[in-house]
Amino acid sequence: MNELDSLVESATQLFAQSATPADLENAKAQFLGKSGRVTELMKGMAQLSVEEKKSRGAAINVAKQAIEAALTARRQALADAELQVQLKAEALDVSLPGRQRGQGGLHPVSLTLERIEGIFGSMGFDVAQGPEIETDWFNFTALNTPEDHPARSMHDTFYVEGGTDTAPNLLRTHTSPMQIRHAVQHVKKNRALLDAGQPMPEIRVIAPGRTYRVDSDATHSPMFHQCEGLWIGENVSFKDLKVIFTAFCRTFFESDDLVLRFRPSFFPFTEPSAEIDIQFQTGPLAGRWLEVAGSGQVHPNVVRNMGLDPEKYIGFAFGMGPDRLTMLRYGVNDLRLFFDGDIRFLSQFQ
Ligand code: 2NL
Repeated sequence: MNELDSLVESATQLFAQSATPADLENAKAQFLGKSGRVTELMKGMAQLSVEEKKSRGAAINVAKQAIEAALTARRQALADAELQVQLKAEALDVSLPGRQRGQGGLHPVSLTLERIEGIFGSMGFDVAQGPEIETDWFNFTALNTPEDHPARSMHDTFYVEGGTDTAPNLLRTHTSPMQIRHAVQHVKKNRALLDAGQPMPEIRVIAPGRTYRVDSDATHSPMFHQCEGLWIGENVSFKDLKVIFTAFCRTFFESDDLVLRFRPSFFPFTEPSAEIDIQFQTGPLAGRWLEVAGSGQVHPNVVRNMGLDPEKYIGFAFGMGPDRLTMLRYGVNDLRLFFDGDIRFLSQFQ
């Protein structure tokens, strides 16, 4: 084997022994670098004649190309090996089961609102809708609440920009304004009948939704839910309120072992007024009186503000807190759990 062939062989061997790209580059420098062995051979041609340079130069070039080919082959082999290691490390097990997208569900308070709507719907009540930002008139004035009533103060009510001094905009403090709006629409729709002295179809509506008050502790949230009900006609009495509300409570709590108590109270928008308490005769809550709603016969001033003659039209209204009803139904002891958005709590209701 001549000198050049053995040079190629030793280069190929050294490349083969290089385990990393860095080792390989060092090995390359020993042959092809500035003072590598191939370069030294080139320099050694200086003293040769023109003829000798031609044949010697060609032979060295053949050897150089062979070394470069060996280098390229080894580089590729190392890169392939590295790729194989990386592929193995990042391999996906496509036989694993996929991550499931959890199925959503309704919030417990929404379940309660749906329940309330279903029960009153079956007793002929419409469901009113209306804005959460209200005017002073619909939220307070129409409901016979006097100018100096504490509920109207900044301490108790969230006022928002955009209103005027005489009609400030506020976050509704109860859902009654929806019922006033509904009643006004109802009266407008039946104007012709009323003007002709004909009887108007009764107003029977519930108003569920979000309400806002400046209040925040374990049992009060600044945003809470309310559901009010209103029944107005020519011959609607307190007896009807008792029948309707008793039926509602027994259906809602799925218990006939349940008694109601109407306790005298006061609201500006009803006269007379009563708190409604319930008492379970069996089960974990048996024996305690639980306050579930406020109620009363709609005040004549409020009937007038609906556009009706209080001498002819009469009825009752009630208001309850779906948040509290949800707590009672499911045995939840902290109102804030409903608004924290903790999936571990909420998923229990699905
Ligand atoms: C309570 C008290 C109540 C009403 C709400 C009402 C609505 C109209 C006219 C008259 Cl449009 N009254 N609503 C009446 C009595 C009580 O709620 O403590 N709610 C949780």
